[in-house]
Amino acid sequence: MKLEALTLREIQMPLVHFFETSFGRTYSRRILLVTAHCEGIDGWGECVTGEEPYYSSEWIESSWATMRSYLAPAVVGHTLAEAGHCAALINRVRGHRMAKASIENALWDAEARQKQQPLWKLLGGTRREIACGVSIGIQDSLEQLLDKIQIEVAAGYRRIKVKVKPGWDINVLEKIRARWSDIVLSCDANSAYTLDQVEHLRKFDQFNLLMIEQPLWNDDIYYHARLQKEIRTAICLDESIRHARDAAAAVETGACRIINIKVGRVSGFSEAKKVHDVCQANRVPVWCGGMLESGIGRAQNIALSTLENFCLPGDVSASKRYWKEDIIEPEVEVSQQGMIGIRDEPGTGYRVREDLIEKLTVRKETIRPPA
Ligand code: OSB
Ligand code: MG
Repeated sequence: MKLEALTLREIQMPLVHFFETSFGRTYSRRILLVTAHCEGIDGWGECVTGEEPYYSSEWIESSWATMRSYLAPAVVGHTLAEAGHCAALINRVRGHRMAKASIENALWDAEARQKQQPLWKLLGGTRREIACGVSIGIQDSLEQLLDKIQIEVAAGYRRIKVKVKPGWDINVLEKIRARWSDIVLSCDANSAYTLDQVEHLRKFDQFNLLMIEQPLWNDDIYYHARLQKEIRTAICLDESIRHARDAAAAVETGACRIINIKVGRVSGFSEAKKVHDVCQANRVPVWCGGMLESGIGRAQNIALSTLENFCLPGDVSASKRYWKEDIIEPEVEVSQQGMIGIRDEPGTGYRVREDLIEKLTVRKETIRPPA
């Protein structure tokens, strides 16, 4: 498969409802899409960087600049036997894992389409449907949060995750549990606490949570291991896990009992598979995280979630929770049982709406090999 050129483009899409975490609020997404042009076949990837460098040090401008100046020139013009071989060509660049992932994943999509195979099979998946949860951001009031939870529980989602931070945590969890004593519930702190707050974090134990996600520093494993010894609630790591070696270290030190895999955070499908395998070998369940993706990233998250050890509901939910109109067809839909059925068409099984994407595009650049 020869990669003849790569197109970078930015599209802008307002969210149906703002999304707030402990690091800030997002109303509208600036989404960086990558198209891999391979001998008549186009593969698509989504760079999951945010508008600002708050969840991760990467952001849309750093990803765009790194792709155009370093990553794209390192891969365009090359012939790859498999999409997974892309990583070796761009390894020389340190970090920028979300940018790397979007290129590698576009190649996986192209490879699947070229081989006329569903992406989930190419990735080694086995599940024919996947279980879905929702991530609900911090709201303006507790009443608004409870209303949102009500809607998602009624829609059939199998796990509710709420964002927490100091001042929006114990009080919130108390109210949720008073109304729903037995829903599967978890929370995500996005690094909002420190180890000094262990007494406070121990109070989370009373709520029978499935997990608490990333309570401490974004780059930490060691102190999470200290914290996990002090609390009963299972810790799940998100931000801290950059690759399979981090996952192995986290498991070995007991820093978590669950791992969230975001394909962008770990630099692409091949590393995501390795993280999955390390966890599976150590009997640590994983689930697929979300980054407010458009349909392109969402459809790829669905494919990844078919791997066997994705045994907890992911943050992969219906298109309509985010977008008035998604850029894929059909849109991602979730059944009343909280499941997404896996499609068998080649690639992700969802058609990319190029006409709509063109209308949403605010800039575009194609990188070709030097003449
Ligand atoms: O920590 O999982 C996170 C969104 C942006 C950045 C970080 C996170 C999130 C989410 C949203 O929780 C998950 C989704 O896509 O619904
Ligand atoms: Mg998280």
